Amino acid sequence: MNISELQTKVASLERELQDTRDLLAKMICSTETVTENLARTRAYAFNASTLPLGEVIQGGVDSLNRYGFCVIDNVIPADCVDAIREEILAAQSTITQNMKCLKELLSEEESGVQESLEQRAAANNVELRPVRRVGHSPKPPNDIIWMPQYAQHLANPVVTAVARQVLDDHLRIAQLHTRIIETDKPDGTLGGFGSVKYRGRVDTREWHTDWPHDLSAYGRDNPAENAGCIRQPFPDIAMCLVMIWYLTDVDENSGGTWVVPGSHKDERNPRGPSDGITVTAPIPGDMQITAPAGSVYIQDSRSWHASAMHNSSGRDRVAVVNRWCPWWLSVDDYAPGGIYNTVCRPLAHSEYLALPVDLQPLMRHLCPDEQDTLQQPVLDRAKAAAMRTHWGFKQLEENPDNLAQANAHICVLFEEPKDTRS
Ligand SMILES: O=C(O)CCC(=O)C(=O)O
Ligand SMILES: [Fe+2]
Repeated sequence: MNISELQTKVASLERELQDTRDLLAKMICSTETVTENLARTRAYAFNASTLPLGEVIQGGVDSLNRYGFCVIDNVIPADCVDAIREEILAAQSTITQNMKCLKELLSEEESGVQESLEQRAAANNVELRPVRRVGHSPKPPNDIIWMPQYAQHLANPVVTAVARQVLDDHLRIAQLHTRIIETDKPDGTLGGFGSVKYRGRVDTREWHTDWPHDLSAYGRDNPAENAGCIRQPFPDIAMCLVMIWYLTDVDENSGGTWVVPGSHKDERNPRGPSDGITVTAPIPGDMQITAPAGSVYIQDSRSWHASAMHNSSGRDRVAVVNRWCPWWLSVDDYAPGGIYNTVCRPLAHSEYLALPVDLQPLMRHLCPDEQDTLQQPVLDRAKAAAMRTHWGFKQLEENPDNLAQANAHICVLFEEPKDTRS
């Protein structure tokens, strides 16, 4: 076959592949059996307390690639879960109270107070911390300072190994916050996520994807609060892993996260202005995660997902959310007024030093007193590349006449413009 015939064959195979994918997607959507099986078998879940670690890690990574998410069961040992859940609930009230007082201080600024925000915060026991970027406002501290028991588990070796395989070797935890989904109250207030007026229905959703794939970017068109969002269609690369640490059992009635398997690879987005999706309606093939307390749901930030807007279990769902990203993703640069968002909430030096040693590298970027240099595996890669470069120049010095053919085995494919194909 000549080049032109091969190009024609590639084009026709590509068309056939796309047609087959479309057909498959239609069949999956119309029967929904694939999702039903996945929800029933929990093929996305791997038990950290019973399976060999390598199997859990590889299973988690494969599931993230295939479905856009996985669950690592029993990361927090069962005998620690109750105490950590109580710690998270206590932290939640401290954080809410701190934020309420901070809002009051900020509203005083409109009436022209003289002292700085930092001075008034100190006088009123409001916790604020300087951020790394000079000239940007201080922020409330990272929630982790109120969760010392939970912090002992956050850098769990299985969880970090999964994240390293998917993202890169140098990781940063860019956001961390609690996520409580209340249950129905005796006074008739319905449980579920979000505004009380929207809660309670099993057939309601609040579909979205997460930063840096959150299309409304926290701040919409407000330049002081927009944290940035990747342009659609999203490049096919995982840029952020969202981890939801469940401290209560979750299922269809108790706040299991909604997700559409495979949606991380779909070019449309629930909030996409031209994508024809209704964010509040079910999507064919959607499902809820089920997991025992102590498990971690990990998803690609591109996955279409939603907090449950109903929780009739009689128990509040308690969880901590964190967003992990590779060193190369820009964090905290673009929302100088975003004092309420959870992006890169800072740590004082003493708070950073009090973190477990294996957690410190993941949060070092949050402490302005620490130099956040690249971690060893990234340095090792650079060293290997520099040595390979050096070797090439050595060939030039020692065997210059061999170079003409030295790369003859390297063939780079490129696409001809479509109109030159026959
Ligand atoms: O509450 C959940 O299950 C989902 C949380 C979520 O979507 C988020 O924090 O981005
Ligand atoms: Fe989310």
